[in-house]
Amino acid sequence: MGILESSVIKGFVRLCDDGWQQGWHERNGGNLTYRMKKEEVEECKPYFNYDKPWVNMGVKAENLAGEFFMATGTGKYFRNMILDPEANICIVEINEAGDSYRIVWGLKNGGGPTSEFPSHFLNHSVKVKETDGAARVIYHAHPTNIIALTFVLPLTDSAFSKVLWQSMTECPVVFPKGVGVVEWMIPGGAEIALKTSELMKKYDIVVWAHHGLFVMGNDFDSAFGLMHTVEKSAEIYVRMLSTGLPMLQTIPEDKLASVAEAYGGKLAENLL
Ligand code: 2HA
Ligand code: ZN
Repeated sequence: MGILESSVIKGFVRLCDDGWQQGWHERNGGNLTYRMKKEEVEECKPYFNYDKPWVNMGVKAENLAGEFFMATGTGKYFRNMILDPEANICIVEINEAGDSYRIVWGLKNGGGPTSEFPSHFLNHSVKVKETDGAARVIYHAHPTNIIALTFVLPLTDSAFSKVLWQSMTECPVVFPKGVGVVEWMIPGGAEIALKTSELMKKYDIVVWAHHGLFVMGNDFDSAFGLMHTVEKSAEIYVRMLSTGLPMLQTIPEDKLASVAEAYGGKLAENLL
């Protein structure tokens, strides 16, 4: 069996293709990283080589030392992932200091992991700590409707959480902690990485104004599902606004917490 037959690579590529099919990944938009399980690393190891140099990331996370991550390549198109995974994604190993990576598989025609890798890395570090190692996936996409809302809603955690919770009944159940919002910033830099990782201490979802969405999941299904749910709710709200008709009713604000509770969740009521 080749490495491309492993379920971890198939799962990674499937998420990329699903995101592309949804229209969230124009050109090289978006990026995905996955912290591999020990048994997945063992399965893929026969295909690794260790000739590539270590690359310092400019950020450091000791709790990720020695981990292996799968990552989309910088400048690569989600549209192409399914055609040739080995040219568009890579597996990187993190060094013992937790401040550098080296490519051990993939990107066969050259290149490096996503330009947002330092950002993903810091967020993995925060989430690994917070979830006791359960968190594995960080996914960034450019979904149309959530981006559209960043032009018309106040850029606050509370404004976005409330609108998204109220636009679709599932939302208080799926993301009871709400969503964080980062004002417009230059992508790929340390500033957006730090700001996002601060918010990720509280949330699993961060909106990047006029840019897109950043989510965390324990597995591919939950990360994709979170992106999909938030974007679906944003789409409903945008469509409702675009009818031009007055809103006659919505989900009552004082019932949002009970929806979450009915399914064992606790709504962040401070955001209401
Ligand atoms: O990978 O989406 O934010 C391209 C981007 C940068
Ligand atoms: Zn982006």
